[in-house]
Amino acid sequence: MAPPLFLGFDLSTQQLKVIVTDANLNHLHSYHVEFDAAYKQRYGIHKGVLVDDDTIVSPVLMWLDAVDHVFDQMKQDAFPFADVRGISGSGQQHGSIYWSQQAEHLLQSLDGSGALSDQLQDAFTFQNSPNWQDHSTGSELKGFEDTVGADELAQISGSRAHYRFTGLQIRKLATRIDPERYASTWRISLVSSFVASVLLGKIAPIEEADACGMNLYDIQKGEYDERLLALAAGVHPQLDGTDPHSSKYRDAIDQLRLKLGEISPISYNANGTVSPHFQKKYGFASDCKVYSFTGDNLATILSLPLAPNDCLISLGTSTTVLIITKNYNPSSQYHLFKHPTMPDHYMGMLCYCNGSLAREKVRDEINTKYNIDNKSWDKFDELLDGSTDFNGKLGIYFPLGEIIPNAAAQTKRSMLVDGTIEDLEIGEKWTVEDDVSSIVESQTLSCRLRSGPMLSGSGSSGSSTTPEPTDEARKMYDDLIKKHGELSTDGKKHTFESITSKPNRCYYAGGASNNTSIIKKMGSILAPINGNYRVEIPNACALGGAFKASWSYACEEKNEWIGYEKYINQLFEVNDDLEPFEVENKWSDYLEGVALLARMEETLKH
Ligand code: XUL
Repeated sequence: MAPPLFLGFDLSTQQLKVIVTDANLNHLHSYHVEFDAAYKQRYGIHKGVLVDDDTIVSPVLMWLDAVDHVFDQMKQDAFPFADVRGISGSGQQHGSIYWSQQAEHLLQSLDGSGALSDQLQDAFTFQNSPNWQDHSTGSELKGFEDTVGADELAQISGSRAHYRFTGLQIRKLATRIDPERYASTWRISLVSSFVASVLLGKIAPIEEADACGMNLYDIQKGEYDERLLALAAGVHPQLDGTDPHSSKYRDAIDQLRLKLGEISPISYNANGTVSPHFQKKYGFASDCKVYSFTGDNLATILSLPLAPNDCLISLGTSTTVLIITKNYNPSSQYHLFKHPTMPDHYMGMLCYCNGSLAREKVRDEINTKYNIDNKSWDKFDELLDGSTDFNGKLGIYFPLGEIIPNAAAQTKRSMLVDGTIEDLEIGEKWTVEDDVSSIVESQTLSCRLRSGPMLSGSGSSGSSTTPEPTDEARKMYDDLIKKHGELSTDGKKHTFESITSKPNRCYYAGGASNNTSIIKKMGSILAPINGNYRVEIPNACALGGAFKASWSYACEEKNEWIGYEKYINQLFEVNDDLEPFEVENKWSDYLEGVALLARMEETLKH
């Protein structure tokens, strides 16, 4: 028998990608279709989406064309479909697909011929899927937060209300856009479970980790929250005036439960086998498994050997930090999802608006002062390399309004003088050069402050990485609190643990991770216990999907749970994609910076 192959899909905003791996996690091939290149004319999209003011959606039939397209590409390439043992993958998070009553029959009747978009054209009640960039649910957001409250929502569902979250998008369709079409909808899928459904020829259950992006799922109870279902279905007693004892209320909630279906808990079990349509058309084996698909950020963490307390920091236009944690410690300022392959773990996600653009603004000002070519990082890097310890000065640079902390666009520069904070402008006490270290420091310290509550205590759960607190750490913490008082971030009090816990390892990805000066500074402040690594992960979501498929297959073969961390660590080769780098540990020097940032944030404009 030929060695087994695995496919990892990634249905993102602008393309569909499929990666082929073997059982040793080798990346063998990839295939993809760019939506704008292939479908601009047919679907009228730009950058993969249709934009109408603040409504941003993607055509569902286009995604079906894309599935045909990549499989046809593979066929032309004489791809050995029969050797594929398992398929998994990821989809952009939060998006929802609305199946019609005919969908069940149409999915079952796919017969190995014709385009999917022709055969399934009547399978949807809404032709478009809300995209994660959509901002059209302002009134729904207000409704969710006014009735439940941001902190309580975060406590239940892992996140406060966000425009893009599925529950709000459902409420918009069910109450404002087309209640009848909503009522006639048979099932609702997330983008991840939609792709799995197409491959299975039947509706795949929503996967539990991706379900955490809906504002509907009670993560700790492992079930839908009835209050949140009532909001999404438009029958909330307070907001919609529906009597909670009426049949209207009960029916609407029961109907939405049926539309969403069961959530499949984190597991390695297959959802089923690839449907006869794909077997006939491309030659897949009849026992080729389809494993649950997950969200794209969730698949990203599966592409690397990430252990509890590891942080993956993606330095793009925005900064995104993904953290593996055993703690369910939600906050209205970040997101918590269940980990897609480690059942008693979570993935924390911090999304900052002000990343590269804010740093580039400072770089430009420096270059103007020194009369240097505008795009050069040389002077910025030289100044950053020359700054070592925390010097009592810190700036907050938000050219755009910020999510974490929730604040208006602004710049603030402050200095600690004998425990009191003095606000400064550029002048005698603060030069443009100070902005260089200051912006990298404050961006990193914000991440250190927010990751603390997720990291604290994780080490006691069997991970060997978090050492017992030392007397020295206790003393440093006590001194800090004596000087600054109790510290809070995002309305929550910090503890000894949240201030002193360190990450296990930090991985840096994305455009700015190529700047060694920036990541060295970040590494020196975050001071992970087991090192800093630069990583290149251009295919992370699809690769994570393929790894999920091969891990699931290995577990099924053995009929036992193989720890994902163990599985991936055995097979993952530290190669050019994973580049360790050394930093000087400045963790204690920046403890004072942690306090200054927490105090400065309390005075930001909203
Ligand atoms: C995450 C989010 C985006 C999409 C991108 O909450 O909205 O990262 O998942 O596809």
